[in-house]
Amino acid sequence: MLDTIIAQATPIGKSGVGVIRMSGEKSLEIAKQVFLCKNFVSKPNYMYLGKIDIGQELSDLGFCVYFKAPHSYTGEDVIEFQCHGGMLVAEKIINKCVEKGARRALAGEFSKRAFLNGKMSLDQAEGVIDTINAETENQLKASSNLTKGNLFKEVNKMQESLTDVLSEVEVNLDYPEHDIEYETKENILTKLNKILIDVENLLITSSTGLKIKNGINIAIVGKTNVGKSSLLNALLNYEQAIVTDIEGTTRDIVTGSIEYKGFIFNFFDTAGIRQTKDEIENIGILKARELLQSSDIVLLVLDSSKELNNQDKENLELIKNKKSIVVLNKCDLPSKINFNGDCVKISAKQNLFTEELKEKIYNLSFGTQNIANQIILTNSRHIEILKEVKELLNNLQNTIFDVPLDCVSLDIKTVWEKLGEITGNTANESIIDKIFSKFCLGK
Ligand SMILES: Nc1nc2c(ncn2[C@@H]2O[C@H](COP(=O)(O)OP(=O)(O)OP(=O)(O)O)[C@@H](O)[C@H]2O)c(=O)[nH]1
Ligand SMILES: [Mg+2]
Repeated sequence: MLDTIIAQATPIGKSGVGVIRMSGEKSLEIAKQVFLCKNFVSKPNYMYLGKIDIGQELSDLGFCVYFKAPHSYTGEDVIEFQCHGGMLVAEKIINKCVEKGARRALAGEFSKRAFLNGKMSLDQAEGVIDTINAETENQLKASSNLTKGNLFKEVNKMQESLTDVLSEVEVNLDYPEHDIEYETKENILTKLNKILIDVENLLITSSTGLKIKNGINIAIVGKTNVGKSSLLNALLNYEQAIVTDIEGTTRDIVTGSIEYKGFIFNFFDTAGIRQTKDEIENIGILKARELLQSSDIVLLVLDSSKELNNQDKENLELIKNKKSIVVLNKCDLPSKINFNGDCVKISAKQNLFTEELKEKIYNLSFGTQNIANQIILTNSRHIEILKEVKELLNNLQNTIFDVPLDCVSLDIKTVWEKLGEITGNTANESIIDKIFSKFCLGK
């Protein structure tokens, strides 16, 4: 029997209301000793108003709800107190319950119990963490897809198909005549191929998924004084980077992020690229070159009030094989630039046309994708497992005609088990512990 755990579910600090959650067999018994309410008849799912004993003859007026197992978040008997928010009241109620036999919960312990009691799969639990951590609308959409069990259903469907294939193999193991074996293997191959396509279709979504989770990294590069730092500030709408008319002002990388249309865009302002003997500036330029290579998108800034010089031309060469946008800055000044390629004209200083630039960056990153109800893989654990599944299936397809059926059967079981690591039906204890340790206290 698991012991009874307790923790504050709301953040610790001053607030209107604080919620305390207690889960386990002794919850109701402890609540009856701590919650003083004449009518507290322990009817589940009803909210009772009463005094909560906080010790030293003090009490707090609050609510208590009883969720009877298995109809609760954890699947166990759960009590929730709503008390006044603040640093002390909740702590005193928790102390009182600990005195009566509860134990302070570890981070994620309620959700771990929910998983162990079959209330949610491992990927759904990961959706819960993502929902708590979501900062953009698309992160929320992706996490809600997980908590709704959409990935769980998809993985289950694949596992069911594998079970079908497996039963076909098992039947034919008893009839090892060559003809039947060949036919069986052909059949298996067709079915495995369908599963492989499903796996690949899921994996395709991971590039968008990781962008949803981590944002798009955009390097702002160009020669000195073209207005890179001014552009960063205009995009962020606050003065993050130092702007002066002295060439070589920026040396370190200056960063800032915005949310646009539900996605995070991380901007990196860099040192202006030029020939210089300044040691510190050269380190900055090296960093700029590295960032140019590693970022998802490059904004190459040119000064439209001047003619292109050799440095600009060199920089244009640098971005040739990158996803990039040429930005002609200082469009508030008379144009002298001799550049005819695709570009966006802006004035960073006067914040003109920066919205158009954002739209262009967005389109370059996502095109016209709509991710509303689609499963999008955002979790690198799921992505890694599916990549392994893909490899196992590929190997199986390549070797199927060279190995006996009993080996094929073993290989199919391995794929089945690998898939089960996503939903948790074959995940080992250390993976489970690692996942739940990422939760916050009281969840
Ligand atoms: N007229 C006008 N001036 C601008 C514009 N954008 C930047 N400037 C000016 O250009 C000068 C250089 O701007 P910065 O943003 O510091 O340029 P930078 O590319 O970051 O320069 P480094 O850090 O030295 O590489 C400053 O005097 C800015 O005020 C613009 O759109 N129009
Ligand atoms: Mg700068």
